[in-house]
Amino acid sequence: MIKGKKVLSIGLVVMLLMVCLVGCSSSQEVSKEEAIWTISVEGVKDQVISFTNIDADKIEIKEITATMKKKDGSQKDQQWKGYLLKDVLDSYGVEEFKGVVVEASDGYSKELTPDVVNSEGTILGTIVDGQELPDDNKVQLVINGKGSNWWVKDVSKIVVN
Ligand SMILES: Nc1nc2c(c(=O)[nH]1)N[C@H]1C(S)=C(S)[C@@H](COP(=O)(O)O)O[C@H]1N2
Ligand SMILES: [Mo]
Repeated sequence: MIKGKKVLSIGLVVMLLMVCLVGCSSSQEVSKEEAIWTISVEGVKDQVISFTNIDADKIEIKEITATMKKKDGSQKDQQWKGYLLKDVLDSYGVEEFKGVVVEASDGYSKELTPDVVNSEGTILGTIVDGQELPDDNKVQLVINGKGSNWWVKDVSKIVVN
């Protein structure tokens, strides 16, 4: 009777351990695979590419001081962290293009010329003044020195022309 109980409790412990191990490993896998944000990239290969924060982890994060020109003529300086647009395109082997359209979830878009795309002041920003961007705008186009209308919020698509 006592022996039976012991076997039973050992069995229970083993089962709990197994459940824990399986549970832990699968939840780790999920957090590794789950994308926080996704930007579709068109015009590079035949199919649409999904560029996510997981892909971005493989690109060097850059920090720049960016100046935004406001409508009233004033300027605003911010510390931005993100990925150079040209580094993102480089990671997909993009070399030549006539322009790059950056589009937002609300349909707002801007077409950038090659010189703007290749600038060290043009990034897909994710952190501003030390703060991660909010959930409704995880990635924002930052173009140092350009007007606020160029700073496309909640980027969802990049089209290479
Ligand atoms: N996704 C998206 N981004 C956008 C816009 C927009 O309508 N949608 N408007 C642009 C314009 S015209 C301006 S002036 C600024 C406004 O930014 P603010 O709301 O932070 O002042 O966002 C720019 N980025
Ligand atoms: Mo605007």
